Amino acid sequence: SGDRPPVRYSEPTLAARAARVLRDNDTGAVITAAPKLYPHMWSWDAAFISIGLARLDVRRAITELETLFRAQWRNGMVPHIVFTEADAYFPGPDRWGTENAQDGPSNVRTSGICQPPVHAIAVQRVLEIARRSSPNERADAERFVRGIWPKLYAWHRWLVEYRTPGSAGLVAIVHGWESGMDNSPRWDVPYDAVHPGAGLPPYVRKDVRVVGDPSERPTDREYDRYLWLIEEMRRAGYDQRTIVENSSFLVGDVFITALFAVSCDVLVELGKEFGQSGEQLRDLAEWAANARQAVAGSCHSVSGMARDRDLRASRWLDTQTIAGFSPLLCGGAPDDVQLQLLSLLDSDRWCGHPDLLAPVPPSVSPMRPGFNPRQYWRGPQWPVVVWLFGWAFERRGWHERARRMRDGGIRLTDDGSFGEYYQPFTGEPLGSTEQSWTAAVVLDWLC
Ligand code: 2M8
Repeated sequence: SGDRPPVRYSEPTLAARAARVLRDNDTGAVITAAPKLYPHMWSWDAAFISIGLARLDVRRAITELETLFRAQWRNGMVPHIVFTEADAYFPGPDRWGTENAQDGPSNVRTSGICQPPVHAIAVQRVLEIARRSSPNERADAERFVRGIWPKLYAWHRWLVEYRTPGSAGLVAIVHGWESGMDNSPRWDVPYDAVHPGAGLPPYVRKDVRVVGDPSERPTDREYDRYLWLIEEMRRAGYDQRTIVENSSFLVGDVFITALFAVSCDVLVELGKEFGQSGEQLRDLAEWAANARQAVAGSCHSVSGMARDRDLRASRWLDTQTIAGFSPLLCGGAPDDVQLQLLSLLDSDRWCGHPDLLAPVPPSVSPMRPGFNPRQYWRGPQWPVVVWLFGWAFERRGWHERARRMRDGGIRLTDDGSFGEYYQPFTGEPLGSTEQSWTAAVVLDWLC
């Protein structure tokens, strides 16, 4: 049914188009996550964007990460949105109302939650790219790494101090938006226990006006819950301890935990090279080990898939999604479990499904009930997730697997529209087009 532009761009033309998307989305101060749908800076988008930018201009990439970290909260949290002046997105800064939060930054308006900790990965990538370009860029990048390392450490420490409650050791989220996979079926059960109160102030969604087909976006029922959780946090003055204690949503996120483990490893590597304190390096190594163990400990005894944990209801969430493959990102699962996950990933339930346009993992298996090929995090393929798996596979020495992610990712995106996500069978771009992080990962694949 879908319409994918019939054209397939050659790699050089695709790279040129990707570069143009990043330049066009540059407001001067920030690269917006997408020109119409997301006219602000998002935390994990900015990390991926900086990787793509480094291919064009290392200094511009550094500025992007520095801008994000200037919005870091005093307690260490890196906020999920740094707002520009644009008015086209809801919920904007007034609805978040973080200006009175004790730990919030001065000078800049932000949301009051976080997103996956992929920033150390981006910093290391920018450094690698800079070292292969010019001596000046190399010097700039090295200066930048020294400056940002303590901020990255503070961000990771915040995740441990405030967000590792409960015995499972998983990093917890207090809002589905923190996972980055907003309406993934991973969160359906915990969201069922979120009951928007009568005190929920009225609101008007703006996203469904931008995206032509509202069925590609979350439902209104879901939005009520998203907004209710913000209301709870606002009432708690964005005090983390109060939120973690009381919010009606608290879930150990296995995908974030895996990314945290590997990001801690990366920070240790950078820290050793740049002479950071032994005590902090020991902290990071310990956090990585604990996170890895938590990921391995979440694996289902039959399927092998890693699971999130509902910390309010004290139960594992068995919904199978792309996040079930988290142990492949960070390692640490027993060999038999890892083999089981790899063969599942290759099977016709995932990348080997015969009807996929590109053999890369969708957000939910096409064989699962509830799979929806067009709806956001409930089925489509996301180039940025493909990049993450490819990056992790390369790091783990699985070069052939990494190459398959790259080639599949290029196949998915070679229509040149830089969709936010893609219908897995037709390759139709969905959600936003000219999405910055899609352009960024394509640039990284192609350069
Ligand atoms: C999506 O999330 C925002 C809320 O944060 C939204 O739907 O309004 C997600 O895909 C998220 O992972 C991403 O960072 C953001 C911007 O691309 O959009």
